Amino acid sequence: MSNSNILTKADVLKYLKTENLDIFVFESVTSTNKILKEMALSNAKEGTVIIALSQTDGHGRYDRKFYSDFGGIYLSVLLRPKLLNFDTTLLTSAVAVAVSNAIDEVAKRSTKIKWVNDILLDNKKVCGILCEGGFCGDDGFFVMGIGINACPTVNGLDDQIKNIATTLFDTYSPDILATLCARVIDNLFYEYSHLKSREFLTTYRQKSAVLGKKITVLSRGEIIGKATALEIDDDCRLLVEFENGEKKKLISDEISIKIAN
Ligand code: BT5
Repeated sequence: MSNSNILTKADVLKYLKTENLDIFVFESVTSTNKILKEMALSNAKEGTVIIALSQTDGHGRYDRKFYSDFGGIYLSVLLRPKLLNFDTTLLTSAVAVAVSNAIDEVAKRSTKIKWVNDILLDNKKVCGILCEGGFCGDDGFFVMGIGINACPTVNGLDDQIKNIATTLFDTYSPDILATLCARVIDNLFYEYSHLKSREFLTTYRQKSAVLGKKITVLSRGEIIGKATALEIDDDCRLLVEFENGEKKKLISDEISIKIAN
C-alpha cells in the first residue's frame, strides 16, 4: 500500500511490467496531451508517459472539454511508430481494447467500446481516448491521451456530464489508481507491438457497444442521419445502413455517433 494519499511514480512502478519508459507523475497539469506534444517536439523518447491526477484544460476531439478533476486518471503516452502509413483509427481502436481490458481486469467489470474512442460502463462513459499526431522533423509521432473517471471526485461528476458519464470505483485509493495506470500502460504497449497482426480486432468487435444498434450519425457535431451499425471492418471503419437504405463506411476523423436509447 502507498503511504501517501496521493499517487506517486513509485506506486505505478511497483505494478508496471513494461521496461524503459520515462514516467512523470504530476498532481495537476493543463493537459497531459498538450505537455507531451511539446516534449515530443523536443525529442522526448517513445515511451515517455505523463500521468496527472487532475487537469485544468483536459480536452477531447474538436477541442471539447474533458472534465478532469482529482479522483480520475489522466495519462498520455508518446509513440513514435516506424511505419509511415500508420493509421490513427487503428491505433486509437487498439488502445481502446487495451484500456477496456485494463479496466475490466482491475475493476472486475465488463466495459464496452463505443466506436471509436469511448469506453462505456453500464452504457455510460467511463473513459475517453484521444490520439493526436505531429511531426518532429521528418518523423511522425502520436500522443495517446487517456482519461478515466476512476475514483469519485470531491464534487461528483459535473452537471454537464452526470447523465452520460460514470465513475469506476466508489472510493478513492492511490493503490487502485497505481494498479490501473500500470495495467493501462502494459496493455497499451502490448497492443502497440501487436498492431500489425490486428489481433485486437476480435476483442474490439466483441466489446462493441454499437454493433446491431440504431445510431445517430453526426459529422462535426451536426446530425447527418439515423442508421443501424452493421459491421466494423479490418481498418476499424464502421459500416452503417441509413434509414433510406444507403450503406456507408464511417471514418472516425470527422464522424461521431450516438447510440439510440
Ligand atoms: C474524448 O473526447 O472522450 C477524449 C478524451 C481524452 C481525455 C484525455 S485525458 C488525458 C489526455 N489529456 C487531454 O487533454 N486529453 C486526454 P470526445 O470523444 O471528443 O468526448 C468529449 C465529450 O465527452 C465531451 O463533450 C463530454 O460530453 C464528454 N465528457 C467530458 N468529460 C468527461 C468525463 N470526465 N467523463 C465522461 N465523459 C466526459
